[in-house]
Amino acid sequence: SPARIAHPDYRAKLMSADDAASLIGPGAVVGMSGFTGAGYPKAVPQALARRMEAAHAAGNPYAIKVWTGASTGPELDGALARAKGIDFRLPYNSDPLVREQINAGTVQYFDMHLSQVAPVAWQGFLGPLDVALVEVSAILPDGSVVPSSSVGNNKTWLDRAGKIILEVNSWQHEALHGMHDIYYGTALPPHRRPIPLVHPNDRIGQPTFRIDPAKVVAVVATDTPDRNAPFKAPDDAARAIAGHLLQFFGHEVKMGRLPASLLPIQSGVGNIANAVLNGLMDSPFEPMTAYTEVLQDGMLDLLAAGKLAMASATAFSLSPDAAEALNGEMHRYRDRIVLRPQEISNHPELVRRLGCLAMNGMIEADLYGNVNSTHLMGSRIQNGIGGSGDFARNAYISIFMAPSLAKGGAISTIVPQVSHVDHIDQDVQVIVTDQGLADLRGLSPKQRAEQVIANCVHPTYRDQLSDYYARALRDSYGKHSPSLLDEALSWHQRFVQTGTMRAG
Ligand code: 0RQ
Repeated sequence: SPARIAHPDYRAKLMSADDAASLIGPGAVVGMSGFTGAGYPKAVPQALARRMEAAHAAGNPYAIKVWTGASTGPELDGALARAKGIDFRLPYNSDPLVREQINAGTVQYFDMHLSQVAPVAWQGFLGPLDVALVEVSAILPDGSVVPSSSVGNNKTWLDRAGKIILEVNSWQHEALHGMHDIYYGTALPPHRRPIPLVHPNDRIGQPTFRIDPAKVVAVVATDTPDRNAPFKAPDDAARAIAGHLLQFFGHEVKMGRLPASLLPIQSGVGNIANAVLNGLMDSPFEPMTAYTEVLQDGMLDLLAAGKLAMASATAFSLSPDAAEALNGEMHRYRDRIVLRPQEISNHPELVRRLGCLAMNGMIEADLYGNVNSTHLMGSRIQNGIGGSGDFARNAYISIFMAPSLAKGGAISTIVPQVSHVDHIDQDVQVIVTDQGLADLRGLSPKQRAEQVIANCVHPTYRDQLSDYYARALRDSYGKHSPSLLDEALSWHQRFVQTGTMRAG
């Protein structure tokens, strides 16, 4: 409602979504808000999609380049993709239709480390940004702007864009004000300084965005919920993975390698990651902290139960039920949640300093602990690398997890060689499947392979993998990371040709 737009200059720019969309022309580069289905603009992208469809019906081209924080919702990526209105996308996508268009070869997709988007934009490699289209939760009487349920790259888009369109969403809770920490201290080399954050709870910036009002060309009022997808209830495999991981943490505490309250946890996207958070509910570790990218349902439960003292992230990633529940109790949580720009939530300097325990999902891992987080059969993108690389390389312990089987057993997620590498073996310390956990720290490639075969691969693929490894040990060109070049990807090729990785 206009009540959320408390500054007269901004109120004077109030207009319909259709009018605002007419300010985004064909070929425009648009930096939009949105991170894992939270805080994305909901009205203007749909109005823009209608304009694109009308233009296409009249035989005129109309597509734009879309930059975001990460994934968004059906009203943004879904609507623009249906209108065939995206010709370039960065840095992360999980919308099924956009995924289809990327894999069909019609949309160009630049899949990036999420911490690097803002610095790379400042470095100028992405070219100019025409428009920032950003959802916010309020414009205050002094003209300062309160962020929404995600921060993402919004600070950078607002600073760099030639013009700004704001969607002021009154569905977003007013008590979000004060939860954000917008750090304005980043710079380009040679002027970079240490980022003064030493605890996940530290606030080093300000609660609102600074905006040049002269750049604001439109303000649109909305009142629509964020649309995050609900999580699948943890299945047996997810619960088994959580169990192995909790046992590992317990052992590390006992050995004196981790404090009893652990170190700041980072938990990735997806159903498995959420299941692990559920598992932490019944663990002895407390009070934990989280320095992570997204705050999922499981993390909210940990906060509510007091197991988690506080959480730092760049966005919420809540199921619709959890989002409503949070909105009902925002005052209870707001001092214990900090939302930051993604270049800070995922900053390698900070992940290394804090010693995060990084827990991310994967598509597949190989004998030596290389991990593929992004591509099916080496070529079809699933989502993107997201923040997994930001955290994995710099974590105190870098953990990757997946069920040992996919597609009803036609696929083994433990393979002779990954079909695409996102995380090299040096960045992967622990691999967990429902079968067990392989602690690869301090091991050579051959020692790693033994652990992975013994603990991670599903029994239906164990003999097949052992057989490959034994022959590789015997026949490989080198015996450091034994590999049979003509066979290393044969499991994938067999799946593509026959629908299963199973031999014989
Ligand atoms: O496909 O839905 O069609 O059946 O991939 O797999 O098992 O539901 O797993 O939801 O945990 O996602 C890696 C994709 C895992 C996610 C990935 C198929 C499987 C299913 C999903 P269907 P699951 P999850 C940053 C964290 C990269 C970004 C990241 C991801 C679908 O974790 O996107 O880490 N990670 N961000 O059937 C073929 C295989 C497969 C396979 C799974 N080997 N081959 N298909 N699938 N394995 C940091 C943060 O803090 C957020």
